[in-house]
Amino acid sequence: MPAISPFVTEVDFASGDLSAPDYIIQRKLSDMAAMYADAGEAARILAEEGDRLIYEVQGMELPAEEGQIPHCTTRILPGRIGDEYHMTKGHYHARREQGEVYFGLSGRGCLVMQTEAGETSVQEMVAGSAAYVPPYWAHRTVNVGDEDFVFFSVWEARAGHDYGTIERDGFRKLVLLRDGGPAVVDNAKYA
Ligand code: S6P
Ligand code: ZN
Repeated sequence: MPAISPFVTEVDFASGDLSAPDYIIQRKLSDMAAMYADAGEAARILAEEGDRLIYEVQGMELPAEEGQIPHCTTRILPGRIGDEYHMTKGHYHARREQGEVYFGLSGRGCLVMQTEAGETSVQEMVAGSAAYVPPYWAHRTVNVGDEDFVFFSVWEARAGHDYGTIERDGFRKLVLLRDGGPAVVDNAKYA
């Protein structure tokens, strides 16, 4: 017997707020300071300016079983740590063969992706962009604008999240402020 009844969630495109989220996750600089290229600047901000909210996720919880389709919004606040734009932690799916779809709701961002075989892809996203993260591609989003960057994500319930690989190795590509705008550069520290 199906355990889940149909439901509708209202989504505010500007804020990413859901009408009745099952969960809200907030990621602050202190949760991910080591992920930024300029670790010294991250430490200075924490010591002198205090912690800051980098992004917030609001989602609908569904059982981690075949056929369930969890979905959520992500709002990344504008800003930088040194030259590096605010971003999500990023992850591979624990089950690498599971892909995902992102849909841009407001603001301007980049979707940074890579495979363990060494391929990389950085795609621009704006309101209305439907971005496909294929199976086997790690994914991180970056706010390269002056306003919140908000998008909607849809994935398969058994995908799971592998954060450890990215925490250990990082991404091959970084999105940094160069000449007044965002530029994709090689990560010299990539493990
Ligand atoms: C889930 C999907 C997104 C992210 C969210 C936050 O598979 O890719 O909903 O969870 O954008 O990013 P992260 O890297 O902290 O999970
Ligand atoms: Zn994902």
